[in-house]
Amino acid sequence: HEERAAEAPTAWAAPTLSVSGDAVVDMRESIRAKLAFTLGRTSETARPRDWFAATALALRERIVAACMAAQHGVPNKRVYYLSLEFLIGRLMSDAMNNLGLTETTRAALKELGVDLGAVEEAEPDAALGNGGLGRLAACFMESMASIGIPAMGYGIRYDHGLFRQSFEDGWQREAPETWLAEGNPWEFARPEAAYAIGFGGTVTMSSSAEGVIRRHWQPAEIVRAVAHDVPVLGWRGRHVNALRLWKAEAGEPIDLARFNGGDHVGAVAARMRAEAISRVLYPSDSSAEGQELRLRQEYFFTAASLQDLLARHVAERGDVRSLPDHAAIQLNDTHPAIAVPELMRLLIDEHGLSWEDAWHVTTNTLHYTNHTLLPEALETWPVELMERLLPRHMQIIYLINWMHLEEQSKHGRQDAAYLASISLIDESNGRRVRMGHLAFHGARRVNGVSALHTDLMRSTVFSDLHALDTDKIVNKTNGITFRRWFHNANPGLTRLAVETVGAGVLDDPELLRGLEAHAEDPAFVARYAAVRRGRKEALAKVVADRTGIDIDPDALFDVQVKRIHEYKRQLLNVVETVALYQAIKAEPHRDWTPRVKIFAGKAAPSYVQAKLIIKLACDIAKAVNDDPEVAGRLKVVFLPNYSVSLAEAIIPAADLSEQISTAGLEASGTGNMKFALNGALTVGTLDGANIEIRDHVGAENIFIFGLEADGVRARQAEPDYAARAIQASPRLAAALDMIASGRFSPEEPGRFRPLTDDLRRRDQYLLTADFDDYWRVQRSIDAAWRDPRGWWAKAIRNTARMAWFSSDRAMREYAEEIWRVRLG
Ligand code: GPQ
Repeated sequence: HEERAAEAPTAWAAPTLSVSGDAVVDMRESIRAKLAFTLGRTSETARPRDWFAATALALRERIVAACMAAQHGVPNKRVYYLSLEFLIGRLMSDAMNNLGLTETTRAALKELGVDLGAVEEAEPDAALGNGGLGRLAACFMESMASIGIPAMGYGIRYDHGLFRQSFEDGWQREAPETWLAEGNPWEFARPEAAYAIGFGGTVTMSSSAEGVIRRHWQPAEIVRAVAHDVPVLGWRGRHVNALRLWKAEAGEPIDLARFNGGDHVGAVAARMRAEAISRVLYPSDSSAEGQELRLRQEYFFTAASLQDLLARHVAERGDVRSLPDHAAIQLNDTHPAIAVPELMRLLIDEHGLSWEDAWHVTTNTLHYTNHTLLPEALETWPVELMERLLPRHMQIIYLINWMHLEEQSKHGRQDAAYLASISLIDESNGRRVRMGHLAFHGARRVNGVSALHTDLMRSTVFSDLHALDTDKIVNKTNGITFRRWFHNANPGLTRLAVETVGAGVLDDPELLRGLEAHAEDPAFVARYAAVRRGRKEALAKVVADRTGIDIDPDALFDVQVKRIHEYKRQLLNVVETVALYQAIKAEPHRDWTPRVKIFAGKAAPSYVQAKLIIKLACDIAKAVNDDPEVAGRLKVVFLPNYSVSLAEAIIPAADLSEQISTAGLEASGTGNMKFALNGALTVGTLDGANIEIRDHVGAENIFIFGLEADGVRARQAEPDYAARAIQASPRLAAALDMIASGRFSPEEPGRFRPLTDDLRRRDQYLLTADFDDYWRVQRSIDAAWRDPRGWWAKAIRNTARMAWFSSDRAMREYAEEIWRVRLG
């Protein structure tokens, strides 16, 4: 470990690095050997993708070595993080930096005539997630390994991650993503770790001589879940955990009888059906799809994970009854909520526990994180589908529910409306299982992801369940891993921080606080600004390469990057862009603050309104960027194919971070944290973690506007609130008229009427209510930008005060207050 420990701080501290010569030679030879003997390539014919694979394999070897060095026997308690999504991104710079081998690797590749940057660019993103929820899981995995929580992540090894987005004349087009096309050098296939997962079939009953009734599920279909492990390396290589991703395979690869009978397609039909489970990530974010394949995915990975962890527990401890002492299972949203009846089934039907003992084990092992209160995102499954696909589970759910409702009746709470509200079955539109209620009831702790969100959980969706046990809901505000979102994404700013407050800041982000003393020191400000300037120039190049649009690094970079969703209100930003365009054209000679509005983000392929918002932004971009009258003052860019690696390029280049969701609807947000840490100022509503960001950075260093959550509810109750707000705001009315008139879509004047009509008639997300205040705050931002000393002081104070938003902090809180697990 000596070489690593010595190098890690200096990787950021000094531009010329002393790296141990031996380590470079070792790494060089290691890469050369991987290229030749594992990949069968010569350095003459190797493409960047081959150099990437060879380098990754060389690093993987060192990760395994670190892992073996760190083995301390069986940990007392493990955390299991079950998530349908892990939005990882690239792993190479994570691995190099956490091992302290970035400069060693750079030097080794250089001796081979290869540029590290080009090799890094050849790594495909592992995009096994849609957005915030999946990225949070990835940050949590990295933090658990960094602070030494023995943990395993469980998910699905999708052949195809989140779709590739391109624009065809401003319309989103989706193409399959193919990250595994050339293999995955980070993973270890574990064909020996495989489990049988059943679907469908029937349940029979038997009773023993003692009169004990047992149920036997005979599934109609068996799918095999095969483990693939990706090592998750913590900071300084001290701990290594595993992310175990399940691949679906058929129980039998081929139906030989059918094949021999000449039905060559039918012979592999069952195999295709099985493999479909891990074929592709569902591309919907914060909305429930309700399709059978999705339920198959959810059960598949949950059942495999529970079997795997139970087998490990029994091997280590002998008795399943002690599971709660040695395992804490975190359900990332309701996607794995079927864990409640599945764990009950395994304990009762397979391990012979009584119902009471099984319920005790289950409700002391499982924990559930809720990530949204949006009604369209709360999963419910038709009872009919559950009975067909998972008949035994449906029996168990009925029994859990019966006992749950009986308990209330016993306490005299028998009114139908109350029982309907706490029931696990929603009887109001067809009969459906409420997965949120199921997870809530089966969990020991339930958490929200920001203070506001947790309060709203208690007072809205879960209020009746909350009243039954007021200790159950706890808050765990989200965090981000500083290794990826600060050290790796912004090495220039990290180096500046190290030189200013010391290398200890790499281990303890609280030391960032020391930057505050320099917020108005001209020498420091100049360096801080120079780092930003460098990143803005780099982003300008990316923008030019991918869109052909030239942007000026001197302009204010105003950035909104995230999934496209009406509640996130990209449309508010777009309408404000039109109003600004009109204002500049009306008074072209005023000294406008030059702005570049930068958008990026994917829309769910079936989300018509979101795709129309993208098209509108693209059409406006075309009109604005071609208009000489606003040149040098306003540009609009929509960068295609937003991803983790693109975020790493955009965030350090942002001056302004748009976090403008309708108050009460964004559970937390995590992009907001990444921007503020890197010194972008936030323009935002009092929603999700924005509130806590304001509390940390100080109200004078953030731009807050708009209605608060209770104001939103009050406004929604007013009749005609949208029409009246538009009438009261000539600026908003003019912007909407311009869009509705077809000014941006002359070839199809009515194209955007679905958007403008909706704003005039309904405006569910209160864009009209917040517009004037948003305009006001944006103009105050223009003024703030014209005072560079004031602006940079605010930016520096943001960076200095964001340490609390480290996911290390979040993981320590979970460890202490939810999992009750010791740090290694
Ligand atoms: N989130 Cl329910 C998602 O990214 N996808 C989802 O399906 C659901 C939630 C987000 C949520 O919108 C953000 O506010 C959070 O910051 C994020 O989860 C992580 O908690």
